[in-house]
Amino acid sequence: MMQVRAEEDVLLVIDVQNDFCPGGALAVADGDAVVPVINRLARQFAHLVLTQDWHPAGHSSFASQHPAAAPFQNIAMPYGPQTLWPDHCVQGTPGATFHPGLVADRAELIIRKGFRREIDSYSAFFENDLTTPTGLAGYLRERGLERLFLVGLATDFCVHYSAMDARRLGFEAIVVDAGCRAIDLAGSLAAAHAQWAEAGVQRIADLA
Ligand code: VGL
Ligand code: ZN
Repeated sequence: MMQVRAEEDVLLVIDVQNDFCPGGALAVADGDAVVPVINRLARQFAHLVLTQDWHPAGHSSFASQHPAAAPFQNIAMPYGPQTLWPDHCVQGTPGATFHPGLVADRAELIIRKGFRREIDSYSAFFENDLTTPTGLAGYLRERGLERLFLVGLATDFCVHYSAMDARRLGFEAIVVDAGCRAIDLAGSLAAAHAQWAEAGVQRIADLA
């Protein structure tokens, strides 16, 4: 069983926002089921960091900005391939706020991402050009936080990209399955699991 270490472990809670929960603009099936799990896990950690998908209206990842395209289609952007999404997590809207059941008061940092109109950001560490940093790596290093437990939405997008970048940056990364739900577009969940195995992202069912 994995023991949480108060000094160097952090629970990284990815995008537990209304738009990713049932009834939201980009609802993940059963997405709100992560909330009680994450609240329970959070009590075991001394350090809690949240991310918040935070797009300006008219963000370039929105299918509505590409008249010839439809949501969930892939297109080529100047920085690389990009999936197009329904409009979601628009800054200041109810859909962009955290799920009301999420106990977030003890969060020490909230990283907002995807706030530049012309580029998306799945990862908590880098935008989708894979090079523009959010600042999270520096924050974690300065605070001596070396091991990340990841939970949230969606497993195969923002949790996945965050975990992969964490490994690339030399952090330990452990995804806690019970606290995640996936979108699963065209095999994206299985592809994520395969990449985790290659990159040394650990995967555990739960933290009892
Ligand atoms: C996410 C698609 C678009 C996520 C965010 O949080 O996984 N997915 N924006
Ligand atoms: Zn988004």
